[in-house]
Amino acid sequence: MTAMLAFPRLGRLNGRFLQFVLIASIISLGGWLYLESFGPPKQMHLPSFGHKPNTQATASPTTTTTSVSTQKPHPIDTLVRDAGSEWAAVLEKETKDLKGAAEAYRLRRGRHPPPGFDDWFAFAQKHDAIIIEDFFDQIYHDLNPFWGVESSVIRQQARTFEFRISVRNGTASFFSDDNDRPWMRLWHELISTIAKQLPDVDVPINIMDESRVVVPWETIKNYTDVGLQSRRIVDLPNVVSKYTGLAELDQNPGEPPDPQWIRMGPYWDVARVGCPPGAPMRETPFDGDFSGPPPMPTGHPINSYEGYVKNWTLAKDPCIIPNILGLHGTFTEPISQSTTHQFFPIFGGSKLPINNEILLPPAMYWTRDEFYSGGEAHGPAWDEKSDKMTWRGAASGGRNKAENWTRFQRHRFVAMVNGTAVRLAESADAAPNFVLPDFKAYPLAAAREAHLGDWLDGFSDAAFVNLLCFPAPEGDNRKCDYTGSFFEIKQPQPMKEQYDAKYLPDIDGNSFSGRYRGFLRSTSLPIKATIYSEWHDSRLQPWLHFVPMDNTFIDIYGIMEYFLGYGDLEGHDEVAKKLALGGKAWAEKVLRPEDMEIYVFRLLLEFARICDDARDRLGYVGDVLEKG
Ligand SMILES: *C1O[C@H](CO)[C@@H](O)[C@H](O)[C@H]1NC(C)=O
Ligand SMILES: *[C@@H]1O[C@H](CO)[C@@H](O)[C@H](O)[C@H]1NC(C)=O
Ligand SMILES: *[C@@H]1O[C@H](CO)[C@@H](O)[C@H](O)[C@H]1NC(C)=O
Ligand SMILES: *[C@@H]1O[C@H](CO)[C@@H](O)[C@H](O)[C@H]1NC(C)=O
Ligand SMILES: *[C@@H]1O[C@H](CO)[C@@H](O)[C@H](O)[C@H]1NC(C)=O
Repeated sequence: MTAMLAFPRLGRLNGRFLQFVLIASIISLGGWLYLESFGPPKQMHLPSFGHKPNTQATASPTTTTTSVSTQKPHPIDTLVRDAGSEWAAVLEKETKDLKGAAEAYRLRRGRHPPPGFDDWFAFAQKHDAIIIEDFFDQIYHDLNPFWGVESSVIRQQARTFEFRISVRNGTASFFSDDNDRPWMRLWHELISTIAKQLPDVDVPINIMDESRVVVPWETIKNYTDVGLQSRRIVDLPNVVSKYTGLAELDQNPGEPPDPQWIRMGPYWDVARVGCPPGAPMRETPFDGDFSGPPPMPTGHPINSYEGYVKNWTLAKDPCIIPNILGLHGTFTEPISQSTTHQFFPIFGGSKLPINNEILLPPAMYWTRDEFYSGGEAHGPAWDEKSDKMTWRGAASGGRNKAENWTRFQRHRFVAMVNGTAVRLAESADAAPNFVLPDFKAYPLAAAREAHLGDWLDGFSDAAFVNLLCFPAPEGDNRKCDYTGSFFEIKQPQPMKEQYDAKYLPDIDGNSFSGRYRGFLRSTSLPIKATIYSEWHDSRLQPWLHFVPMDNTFIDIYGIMEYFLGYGDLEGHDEVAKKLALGGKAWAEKVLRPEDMEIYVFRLLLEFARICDDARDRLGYVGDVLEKG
């Protein structure tokens, strides 16, 4: 298997060399022997398989010789079409009145809605929100396991955590240390907008960028199972409609939780217990081998549709991404690590799917600071934009060092779309931190002509503004001794200038990328890869509101060829425009500050209920009572 896939790839990468071989009439075996003995360094012969054989790369030689001129639709055409019909089915579920919303709630959640649901609905309706129960799925994903923990334990931990926002008698206040904590202030501001209608509740806050809690998968499963067993639609006479409140707890709050933070690495081994048994991440111990390029598959990623992301949930899940250890700075070396295996409530703006934080909309999305939000300038009309792909950012993703920078996602992306770096990779058959796709799996027109690098030169403009290396050299600390020869440092470009380009890739930094909401609201098209979960995930449909990309970025060339075309091969500018503007219009409907308030309102009603001893009987039943 290994050899079969490696050979054609090698031949393609050495197009020019192969021509020479053919002209010299050294056919087949002789040619390979020649390549084997005098060809490129050994490691590049099997770059896609790294030190662990990857049986999941599904480059199938039989499906790939088809030329682009056949009738078969491009896989992206199919994905875009399916996305439209899948989404239409979700939109059908929109509820227009309180009764419909409460019914949708009971159907999907298996309980009565929490008390205050009527106020929540009125609030959402007043703000013209699109109310679809699925849009709140993340809340239940995050909170369900807490139904398996005693309410008194949860509320005590929440009440005593050092960093928290507390709502009492309709007023929110925050508790912090002496440092300026901008995220705390922003979240406090957000919660204050709805505090008047909230029950008493304590919201413990993660003040770090990184997510903090990874409880072993088995434990969470147990808690979740207990919670599922407690689900029922309580008979009306037994329903309680008023929260108990926290006055008693305030009298005697007790000691703060001691989650026993794990501060020493490797993070990989701390984190993988969150994956289910059998998942590649769970079963792969940390090996610290960072030699050679990353062990990334060069064929179609698993779970893809002919090489392109089909199921966004699966594409984002590090547990099942082969070799994710070598592909993301989060696992290589996070900037800071303070993680616990103990389950306790803490709220934050983003997390890995294996983390057990409770998600809030990120403070960066709430702020009006233009640096993050991109401001209210959303870019010129589509037809006035350039056919370019622009990315600017710092070389973040973790603490990159000489020994391990080749595993960082931003470094990989910036190199993979750099024409010079790609030409070098093609001629040397090696690159320090990426491998090129198997061009049988991705039959790119530019690659057939050995023009991939030149083609990239024509549209790609991705660069670092700071190499953030460790240790940073004296003098200009944006520079770097070990990555300086691979990356040029360019000036930062404000987001609104980036919007002059049609295509905006978005790559994780130390955690999620805070510019994503700005990109979605722009008139350009975001191309997104991430392993992080956010509050809005169930509101956005891949291939309809944005373009999803695999975390290896192996599909970026195919994505760009689909949109831009190459030579005689027509592009799909109209599709790009439709996704960009459709995504923008949608973001203006469901990612507004009001939508964040509505989400947090619902979230805190639920959290207050989970913290209440009467939680199994607490519910809103006004709609049913009126009927009866
Ligand atoms: C990255 O390099 C640092 C410094 O050598 C090392 O401590 C760390 O373990 C490396 N990360 C990985 C994943 O090897
Ligand atoms: C909230 O109101 C109750 C009753 O009106 C009062 O007893 C309590 O002290 C108030 N709590 C705070 C924190 O203001
Ligand atoms: C999960 O629950 C089962 C059955 O109650 C128990 O045997 C098992 O030890 C629990 N596992 C964990 C990790 O809590
Ligand atoms: C994506 O995969 C997950 C896990 O297999 C599945 O539950 C979900 O329904 C899939 N989503 C779509 C849109 O197919
Ligand atoms: C592109 O790659 C070349 C060769 O590695 C490098 O010298 C150059 O600085 C890179 N350009 C950018 C924008 O990073």
